[in-house]
Formats: sequence, structure tokens, C-alpha cells
Amino acid sequence: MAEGDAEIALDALVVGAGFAGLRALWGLREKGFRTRVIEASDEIGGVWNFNRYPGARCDVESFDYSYRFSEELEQDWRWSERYARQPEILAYINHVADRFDLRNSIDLSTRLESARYCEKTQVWIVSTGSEREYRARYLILAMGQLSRPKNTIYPGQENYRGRVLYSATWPRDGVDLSGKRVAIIGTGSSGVQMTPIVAEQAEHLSVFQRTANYSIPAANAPVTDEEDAEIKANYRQRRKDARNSPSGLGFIPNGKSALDVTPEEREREYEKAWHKLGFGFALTYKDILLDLESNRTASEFIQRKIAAKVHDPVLREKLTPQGFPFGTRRPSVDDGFYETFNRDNVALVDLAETPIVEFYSEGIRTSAAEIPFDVVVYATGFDTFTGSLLAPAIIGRHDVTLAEKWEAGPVTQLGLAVNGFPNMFIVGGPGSPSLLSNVLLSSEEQLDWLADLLVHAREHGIGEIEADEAAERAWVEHVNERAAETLYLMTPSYYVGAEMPGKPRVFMPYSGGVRYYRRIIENVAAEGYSGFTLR
Ligand code: NA7
Repeated sequence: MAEGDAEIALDALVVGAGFAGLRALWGLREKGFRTRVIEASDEIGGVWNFNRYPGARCDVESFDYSYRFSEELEQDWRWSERYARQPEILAYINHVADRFDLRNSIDLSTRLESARYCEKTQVWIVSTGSEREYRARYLILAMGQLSRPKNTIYPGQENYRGRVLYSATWPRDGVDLSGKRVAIIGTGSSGVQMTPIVAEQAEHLSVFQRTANYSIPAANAPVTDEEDAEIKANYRQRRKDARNSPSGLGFIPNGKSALDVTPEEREREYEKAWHKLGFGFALTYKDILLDLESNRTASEFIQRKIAAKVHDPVLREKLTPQGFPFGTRRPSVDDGFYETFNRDNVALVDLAETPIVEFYSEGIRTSAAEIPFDVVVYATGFDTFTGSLLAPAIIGRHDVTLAEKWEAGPVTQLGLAVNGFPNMFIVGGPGSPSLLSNVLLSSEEQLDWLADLLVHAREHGIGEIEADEAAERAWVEHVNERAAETLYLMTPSYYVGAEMPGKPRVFMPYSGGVRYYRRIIENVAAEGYSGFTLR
């Protein structure tokens, strides 16, 4: 295919060159499908390309947050820390792209603007704003769940003379914060990770907190040669355990209820988990996210732990999460977040008490004070799950757009496909384990399944694969039933679409766990792809 071709004919067009998109490319190319990836950025890496803020790192362990498809890659790559920092993860992604010769199938600086399904030819016609058009039998959306930043703007921002930054679009060449008065707005994972690092660099830091969330110590550490060798010697088993766990993390959760043990034993177990498990703390007992009473034991343990880290009693009160069960908002994993508030150069602005009124020329005016800043950093999160999918115009049968179809909230068959949008597949889409799991592992599960489906279609001369409406309805019902077994619905969070005003309140991910999900999709395949019409 020559550069500048007006039309590129493909078997599959993958949108997004992050972890999922590269894995889709590798897998489909292996099976002999002519595949290309388009990526809006001029670099690969997805969220790991954009989120370059100080302190950015993964809160799933590196050995689990890595591809499982190549044992050689697994053995050769040497992670330096238990939880890898963003530059190391981006280096890994680039290594994979080079090692498996993926780059020549990726078109960078190419943003999906619109995709229209042609019913007559059963292909997707994709426009990217350039001269080139892509025509592909299959459209695979690997655009990420946390990739459309909210770009929050407070009134008066246009009058502010300092610098405004967003954690999710951090400048590539870094930002020198030394000697600066800095504001961070938002205390999700991004704000929590950034806070201790910025506090060390800046002259003064104010953290604007809307909701105090639960955060667990990362228990990060360098990976020693012994650990590296031990994990690599048993890597297959670790992957197997991860695949058979509910969350896709590389350890087996405790099968007991938190209420089945004595308070002393529970305290001991929580103490152990607190120092070791990071995000996996939620799995110390099997019912922490299912039973309010069990959850209370975990929530109270964490509240006590947080309180013990903060010296000032007023700050302690403000930083301690209250009023919602642990884990029902995505908890953070931190490296000294709470301790940072013991520093003289760090202040907390509690937005529940003193909300932001507006920006003024020198900084931020709250209901209580004018606070001057040189730099304001928004770490206010994303239009999660659906933001990236609904930004382009995706037009299915009868001219119906995905945005129209999902007006009342996303509906999918298995989180993978949508009725009315034949030959289109979503990786980590709403209705799949995605952000309730090790998202890299659950994406690989879906992509292996999808590659088999496309091979099946090729072998049987099938031109069109479409999710059935009834199956889609049944799946949405199942997703809701599983969610109703959990505590997630008790709390407004991005799991239920509460992060954006006006967004439909629908439970977005699949809470049944990666193992159960795999069984379901394997059964669907074994039944000749029940719930799909193959034409
Ligand atoms: P998150 O987790 O969505 O956190 C966003 C934070 O920003 C959260 O504390 C929000 O408070 C706060 N927020 C959002 N909008 C505002 C406004 N307008 N004003 C003040 N504060 C606001 O995003 P992150 O980038 O931190 O992390 C994303 C994911 O990355 C995370 O879940 C992990 O999967 C890794 P709220 O809680 O809504 O009151």
C-alpha cells in the first residue's frame, strides 16, 4: 500500500494504539488478517502516552500489567519496580511495537472522525480528516476507558495569568514546578499520585479535594533479581491464577467472608494486606464489595490507618473518607499521599466547605479566600467508559449513530458488540470487566476470543457479524443483576456514570469477574456464537 493512497482496503481497522490496539494488531496479523491501526496522537501508548504527570504509575503490579501472549517477551523484559512508572510502561509498549514489528501497520496522527457502515458491501468506511479513507470489513474500537479527559473549566479561567495544566495531557518535555505555588484540583488516582512529588518540587502546594477517597499504600519496591527470577520461573502459573481470579490480579483472593473470622484474625489479615496488596486489599475477603457489614470492617480499618498518618486533627477529619463503602469508588493506591499533608508547604482546600467560585487573574477564588497560584493542575478525571466511543460519529444501520443508540446509556452484547452496528467490536467496552479488572488481561481475553470469531467467519464465508437485539437486552439485564449483588450501586461514581453531569446513570462495567466472563464468552463461542447473527 503506497503512502497517500486515497483508499485503504483492510480486513480490520483498529482504532487506538494503546495496549489493547497493539494487541489487536498483533493477534489479527498472526491470523493473517490485513490489519491497520489508526492513532490520533503522534506516538503510540494510549493513556501511557498522555498521562505523563509527575508520579504517574500503574496500580496493578507490573508482572500482571503486561502482555501474556509471548513467553519470550515475558522472560526478556525486566521490570524495575513492582508498580511501574509511566516512562517504563511507555518504554515497554514501544519495545513491544519494535520487537513484533508493529509500527509499519500503525498510522499515527490519524484521528477517527467518522465511521459509517455500508450495508450493501458489509464494510466500514472510515474518515480521519485526511485525504485517506479506510474501508475495512471489521472496525475494532480500542480507544480506552479513561482516554477522554473532562477538560474541566471554572468560570473566569480566561482571566488567569498563570499556567493551567491537565494531568491527562501533561506536556511531554515536563514542567519545572520548583519555586512555584501550585494547585492540584482532584484527588482521584492522578491527584493522589501527583501530590507527594509536586509537594517536594513546589514552593507551596494546595490540594483541592471534593471527595475524600480511600487509598491504600502501594507497597512499591524495586524488583530484586531474586524476585524477578522467581516470578519468571513460575510465570505461566501466575498468568493462570490471574485468569482464574475475579479481578485478573496475579493472586488468589481469600475465599472467606470478613464476618466468618474473629475480629483479631480480621485485623491481622487486613494488616498483612495493607502492607502488601495495594489495590488487591479489596480482595482480602471475598465479600468486601458484596456485603455492607463486611465492607464496614474494611472501611473502618482504612479510616483508622489514614487517621494515624495525618497529624493535624482537622486535616485528619477532612482526609478520612466517610459516607460511602470502601471500593465503591475506584480506590487509589498511593505512595505517601496522606503523609504529604504533614508538610509545612502543603494545604488542603475542602471543596465541600469552601467551593471554588472562579479563577481571578492571580489564582483561584473560593467562597472563603483568594489564593494566588503560578500553576493550576486539573486532575479531574475523564468521561469514563463511553467518552472516547461517543466522540466520533459512528453510524450503523439505518443511519443510526452510536450516540443515538446509547442515548439512555450503553447497551452491548458481552461488552463487545452492538446490535445495529455489524462487524464492529469494542475492546474493554461498557458491559465488560474492563475497569473492574486488570484491564490489560481482560482485553487480551476479549481479543483472543474475537480473533477466533473472525477466523470462524472467514472459514465459513461469513460477511457480517451482528449482535442480536434480544441477546443484547439479556446481557444488559445480566450486567445489572450482577451489579445489584454488589455495593457499587450505593455510591455515585464513574462506574455508574456519575462523573459527568447529564450522563445516563447506568452501571458501566461487568462486575461478575474475569473468570466468569471468560466462561460466558467461551460458551457463546462453543454454541456457534449464540446471541450473534452470522450472515
Ligand atoms: P478520577 O478517579 O475520576 O478522579 C477525578 C478527581 O477529580 C476526583 O477526586 C473528583 O472528585 C475530582 N473532580 C472531578 N471534577 C471536579 C471538579 N469540577 N472540581 C473539583 N474536583 C473535581 O480521575 P483520575 O485521573 O484521578 O484517575 C483515573 C483513573 O486512573 C483511576 O480511576 C484509575 O483507574 C487510574 P469526586 O470524587 O468526583 O468528587
